[in-house]
Amino acid sequence: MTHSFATSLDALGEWRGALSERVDTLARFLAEHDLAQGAAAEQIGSLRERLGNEKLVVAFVAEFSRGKSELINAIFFADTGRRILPATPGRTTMCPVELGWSADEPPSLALLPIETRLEGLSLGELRLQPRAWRRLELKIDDADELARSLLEVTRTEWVTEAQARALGFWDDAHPEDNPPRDDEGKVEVPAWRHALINYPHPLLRQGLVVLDTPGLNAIGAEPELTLSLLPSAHATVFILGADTGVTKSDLAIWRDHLGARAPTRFVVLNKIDSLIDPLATLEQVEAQIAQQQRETARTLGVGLERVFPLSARQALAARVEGDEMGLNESRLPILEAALGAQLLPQRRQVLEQVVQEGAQQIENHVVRHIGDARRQLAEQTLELRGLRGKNNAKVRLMIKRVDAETAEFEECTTLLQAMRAVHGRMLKDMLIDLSSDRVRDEVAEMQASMGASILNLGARKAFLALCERLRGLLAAAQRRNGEIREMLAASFGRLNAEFGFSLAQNKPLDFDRFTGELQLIESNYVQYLGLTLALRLAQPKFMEQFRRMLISKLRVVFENASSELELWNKAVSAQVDSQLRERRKAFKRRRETLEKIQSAAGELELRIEEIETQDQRLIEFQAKTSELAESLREYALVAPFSTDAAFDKLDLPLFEDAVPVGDEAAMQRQA
Ligand SMILES: Nc1nc2c(ncn2[C@@H]2O[C@H](COP(=O)(O)OP(=O)(O)OP(=O)(O)O)[C@@H](O)[C@H]2O)c(=O)[nH]1
Ligand SMILES: [Mg+2]
Repeated sequence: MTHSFATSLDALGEWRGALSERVDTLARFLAEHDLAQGAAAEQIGSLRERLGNEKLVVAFVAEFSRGKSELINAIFFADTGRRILPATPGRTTMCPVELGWSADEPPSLALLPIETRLEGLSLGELRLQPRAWRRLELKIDDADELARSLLEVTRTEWVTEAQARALGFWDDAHPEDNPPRDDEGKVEVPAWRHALINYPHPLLRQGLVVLDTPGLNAIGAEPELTLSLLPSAHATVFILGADTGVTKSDLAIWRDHLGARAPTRFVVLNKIDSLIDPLATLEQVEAQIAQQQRETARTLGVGLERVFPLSARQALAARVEGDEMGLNESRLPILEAALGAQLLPQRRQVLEQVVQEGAQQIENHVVRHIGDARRQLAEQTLELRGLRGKNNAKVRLMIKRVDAETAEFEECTTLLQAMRAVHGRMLKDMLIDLSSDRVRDEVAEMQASMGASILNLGARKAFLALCERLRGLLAAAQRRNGEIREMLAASFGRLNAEFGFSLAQNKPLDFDRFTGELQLIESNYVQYLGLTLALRLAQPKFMEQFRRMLISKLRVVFENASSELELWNKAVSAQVDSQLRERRKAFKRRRETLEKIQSAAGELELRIEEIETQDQRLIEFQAKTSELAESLREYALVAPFSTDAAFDKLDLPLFEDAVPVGDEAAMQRQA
């Protein structure tokens, strides 16, 4: 079988599945031996979640009728034996269509009515409101029925000019872009604002999300597409028609939406089959394709190796018929190999890092926990050995000593309380600054200085000032985290020295990720404010939508920062609590042991033996934990494409020498 993007993504999915199994094994072992408490349990949960939820988004962008939907069909859905997404001449896909899989829902098509635009709610907010969507169940076993259901994404409505204007599809300043009118003066607009297809395709199950878009420069394009969906895609495939070349509107889309995102762009010169000419030789057609490829690369300002001439239609037909030669002639496999060569190593790297860090943290935690327990056992053994040959009076004395030590130890609670109070206060202050209310207030301040329109000259300045303030908040949070650590260091020092704790500092919080996300939002919005598109959407209603969209984007960043902060602090408290608990238990155990020894002869040796066995078991647990964590880390390091036996059988090219992201020359060699 020919190598395809689909099969290599499959291999990546298997690798991820195997990683999850190893995480499960580790988690099970820890749970069985009572080692998965507090921070360790949370770290396992977060590792599992990140492994399971990491998405890979591939977006297809172009002017209408260039073949986006056809290409998606050829790459992802040929195994159904037919064309699944509607692809016909003229405008077909009328709204953005997101294909993905969530096991929480049945296979379905969810459609967001276009009228929701009138309410000013952003797509992000509406995603959380199931009632806003029309939901159709999908019959996935019946390809014809499935294709029929998906026709819904092509639905349009006829509305009055006033309605079209309110929905953002009519602009008096640019009549050439306005949609057609019928005899009664009604205007054709899309019926849906967004469509979500929940479909258990093997690739979608593995976290792939495919985004099909309607012709983008169409007036009234969803701002969220420009501001959020496209910028966060891991790869964007821009499609041109070999029959049309690079037109003015193609160029406008490229400039407005893709121009700045170099490492993730792929340019497809589709429909090369239309260049076949009965009056020309194959060589002449070949030369013409090469010529078009060069021209396209030059016009768009990308490397020649980034332009992929192919025929989506031919590829789909060949795959459906199992025609290997036809598939090669379509040249689709070259694009798929390039997509795979770029995306899979990149994705593997992200997952690898998640696993490496997670496994290390879990192991550190468990090792520390076991270390504490062993230290206490050692103290106890020492004490018991000292009792050998001693009489009952001596034992009674020992019990008194334990009681005194216990009382002395309990004095640490004053210090602990003081530490917790200060810590809680500091944390609360930090969380207020990262709260949704704070974000909302900051955006309101921006809006006050902007006025009612996002178009006035001050808008850009006000927006940049907002970003500056928000960056300041994140920086302040990071600084305060440093202060918390200093405070804790002082308290931990005393607790360790005076009360026998062995508390260790956690790694400082790193907010770079959130600062980076903020930066991305900033550059996208700045670009958007400069778009002609924004001009057309500058009505008050869209201003409201813009504001809400901005708030919901920013809120995600700040909410994630808050939860990371909370997780960090929970880990601190969990460590203190668990050591406090263990210390108390140890005192209690010591007293009970002495009481038993007092009441029965022979008990002493028995207890010493018991403790030694316990210690031996802890040594074994620690070794086993390290072994499991190490196996997880090691597995995360191996390239899934070379070591997985099942994958080797598929006879696919190896990706061991993973291409660094953005290394175009190397990528070309590999492709
Ligand atoms: N000859 C030829 N036709 C193609 C090829 N790919 C797509 N088409 C045809 O071009 C037309 C448009 O294809 P679509 O996939 O609907 O294009 P799209 O980019 O999704 O268009 P919109 O959904 O309207 O934005 C359809 O009739 C396809 O069959 C190709 O490689 N060769
Ligand atoms: Mg389409």
